[in-house]
Amino acid sequence: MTEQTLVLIKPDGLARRLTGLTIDRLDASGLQMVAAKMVGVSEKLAREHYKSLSDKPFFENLIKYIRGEFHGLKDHRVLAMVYRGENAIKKVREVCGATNPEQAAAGTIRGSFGRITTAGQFENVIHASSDPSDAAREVALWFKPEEILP
Ligand code: IDP
Ligand code: MG
Repeated sequence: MTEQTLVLIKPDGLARRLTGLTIDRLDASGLQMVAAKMVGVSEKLAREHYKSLSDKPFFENLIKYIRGEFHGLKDHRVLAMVYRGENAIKKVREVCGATNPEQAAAGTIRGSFGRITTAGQFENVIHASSDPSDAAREVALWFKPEEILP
């Protein structure tokens, strides 16, 4: 089934100059990039994006992380993209690897580039939608319909 999925290169990915390497891994998946833009992540957008995690102990740090507050990105930037293709949601998740960078398989984006800081923060470089309902919600949250190629 043809699917769309939201990908974000998180502030650690941008700050550590991993943008090109990350997109290269996604390119190799054979999926098509159909939208891309730099976004200044407002507090409201961050909280809406991660609202299903609002009861987690790491939630407030996660909001700081996605807004670039740990990486000196004063404009709160991330790179937001939409990928489309056959089984795009699962394929991108596989390229990303596990949430915890220490558990992410070698050769995945998170396995290659992610880390856990001494403060315990997961820095896993990339966000990717986890299932069809998340993907639909997240693509609509980050992009206007006219920003996505038909
Ligand atoms: P995902 O990004 O692989 O979909 P989620 O469970 O949706 O993982 O969590 C969203 C983000 O929250 C993760 O990518 C990571 O940045 C952060 N996170 C998840 N679990 C933990 C944790 O146990 N400690 C610290 N940060 C976490
Ligand atoms: Mg998730």
